[in-house]
Amino acid sequence: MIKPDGVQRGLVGRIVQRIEAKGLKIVAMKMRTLPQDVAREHYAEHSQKPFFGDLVSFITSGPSVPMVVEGKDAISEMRKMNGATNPTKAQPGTIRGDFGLDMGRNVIHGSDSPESAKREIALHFGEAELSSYTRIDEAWLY
Ligand code: RTP
Ligand code: MG
Repeated sequence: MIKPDGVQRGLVGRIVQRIEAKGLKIVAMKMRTLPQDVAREHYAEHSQKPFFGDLVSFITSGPSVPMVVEGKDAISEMRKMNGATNPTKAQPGTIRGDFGLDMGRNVIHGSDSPESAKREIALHFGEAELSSYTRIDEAWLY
């Protein structure tokens, strides 16, 4: 999910381009300002952390772009492309490493396990919003 800073800085196209170029398949995508309850649920694992309030107010501060991404090792490959949580620690070539400087404004979120992906997809999309299609390059990717 591209966070509000990524949207407001006009980074959506460049991020989507990286995901597509990698060979991962975007099967759902929308623009949405997260309601408070969805944001709190999205980051439920951090509800006891001192930064939870700031995190929720930031993530609800403007539109985000949630996506569902499929492909080989999609979760770990997306997190690798996203880079370290703190953009000043993230390697160049990663989204956070190339586009960010601040921990709280780190451009993109990625699910961290199949369980959290499943939970987060259900938070942002209905079944009917997930598309099924074949990428023209699938035979060459795999
Ligand atoms: P995300 O969930 O957003 O993909 O990021 P992540 O897995 O790399 O990091 P996570 O530990 O899940 O933290 C969620 C988001 O909370 C903010 N954060 N702030 N001030 C702090 O110490 C702190 N720690 C985390 C970051 O914006 C992080 O992306
Ligand atoms: Mg996380």
